[in-house]
Amino acid sequence: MNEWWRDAIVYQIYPRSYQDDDGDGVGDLRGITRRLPHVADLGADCIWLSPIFQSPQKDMGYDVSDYTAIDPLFGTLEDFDALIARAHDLGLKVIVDQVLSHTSDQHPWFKESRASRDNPKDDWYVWADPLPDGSPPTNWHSHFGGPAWEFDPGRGQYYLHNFLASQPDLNFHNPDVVDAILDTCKFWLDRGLDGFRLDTVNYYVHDQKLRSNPPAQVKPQVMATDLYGMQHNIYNKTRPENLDFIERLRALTDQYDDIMMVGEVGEMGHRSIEIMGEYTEGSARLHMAYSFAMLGPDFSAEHFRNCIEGFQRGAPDGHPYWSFSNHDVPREVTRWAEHAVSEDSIARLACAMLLSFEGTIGIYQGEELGQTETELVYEELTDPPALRYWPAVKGRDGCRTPMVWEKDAPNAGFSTGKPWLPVKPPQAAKAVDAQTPDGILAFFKQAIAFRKSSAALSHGKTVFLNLPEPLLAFHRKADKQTLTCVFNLSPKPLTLTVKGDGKLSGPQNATLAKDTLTLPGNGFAYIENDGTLTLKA
Ligand code: TEU
Repeated sequence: MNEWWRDAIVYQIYPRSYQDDDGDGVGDLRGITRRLPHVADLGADCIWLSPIFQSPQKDMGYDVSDYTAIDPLFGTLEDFDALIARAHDLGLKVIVDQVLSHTSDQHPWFKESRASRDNPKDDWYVWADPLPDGSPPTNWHSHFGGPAWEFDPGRGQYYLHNFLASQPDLNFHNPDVVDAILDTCKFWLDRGLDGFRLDTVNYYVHDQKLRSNPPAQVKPQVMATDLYGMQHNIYNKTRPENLDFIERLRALTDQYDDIMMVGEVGEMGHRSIEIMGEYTEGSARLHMAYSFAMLGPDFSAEHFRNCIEGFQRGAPDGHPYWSFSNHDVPREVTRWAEHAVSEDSIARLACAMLLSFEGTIGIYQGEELGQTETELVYEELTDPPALRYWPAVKGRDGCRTPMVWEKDAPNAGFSTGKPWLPVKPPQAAKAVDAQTPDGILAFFKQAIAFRKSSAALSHGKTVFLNLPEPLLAFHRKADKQTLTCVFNLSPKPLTLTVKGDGKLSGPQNATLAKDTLTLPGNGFAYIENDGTLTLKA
């Protein structure tokens, strides 16, 4: 068994926005294949493709209407096979997004299920009668706002949708549904891909007794309405039986060589770290998981320490996947701007921090360019929650605008047509061909190469040092190497006293003279030492 994923760098590609080859304004598989050398050059080991399956694209592919067909928008099965072959030639693994918790309302399964109360698929989705007063069966909220139930006049019943009404939830209590889903996964495994990113991995199973969620008053959500955060979502997701399905899926993937599954735990805060642990502990569940804990606004040293230590405590044998950015949240250079000296300095700090964490590392396309969130006006938006709740909800389009390749080419080289989301000057300015030899892209390559060359960074254990905010510091310890990693999370310069012998190593922007370490605002340092080095603020 080759556990290649353990110290991998995974690069997320958002196919709609990577490279458009046929000029229709939407990215495609051939475009991605053409750009794969960029990913290999960066030093990544694996690509994760956001959904490419047939879909009405109401939620940009996270609403699948045929699990075994490529959406014509992106190309054909042959294009997909060619992409895998090219990736493998370049030494890159390929995983695809599997959106199994819900389908599109255009999926033939749902069309059949909604047609009557007594058809072979009548129980494939979560149907329930209205309460006597006609209201929905529970108080559950949709993550995209409003009730999680939609009334269907044909059946005279409600169906469950944790996201859009056009994304009905499958009924995982029905064994036929589970078998059908496993079959679709088998289809792709037989085609030679290397694994799955599992969308909303804790949402598969709902409470069969349909109990209402207790009310809560928690922090508003980052991307959608705060309505969702008004209740403890304990009956609509993260049910104990959810693990039964995950174990079935793992048993299937274990019949193939070297498959990896990374689950998206749809939850923020500390509870999300616990779930990551539960879902990855042992060898019968997921290989790894990520949550939204590090994808939010919190940029305190305490927060990062709590995430990493919390995971270690909860799942000593589990494996985390850490990332700062993806297609659902504002890009970190913008999200953490209040802590930055400059865009450049926060991009470097974030890169250095992320690549020093224990676990597998996820990078989102454009992050390697130090990309910022794109400012859009209402007329340019496409994301359903934004269209519905603007301006209270800005939505996710700002992190989904096209990848920028050539600064001065039309649409920065993304497309010869009109792109589905605009390319704006601040983003184009960071194009691949505009990167300088000592720019962010070069820095990412250097940081990735350094991580790979260092046993301590790629698989060493993490031991935190007790330093006050805004300092995050820990040792990474492998057999023969200790690397002490220090980060200044504030824009103000700081000086630390160093006890013990050590020397600076790898990318850094600090100075170590005698027993004093000087960090500029957003500064960072890796210090090689014998494991006894201490730091004092
Ligand atoms: O995201 C899931 C998601 O948005 C929620 O789980 C939420 O962010 C979380 O609960 C934070 O508390 C996935 C996809 O990444 C997203 O693009 C899709 O829109 C969504 O699922 C529906 O498929």
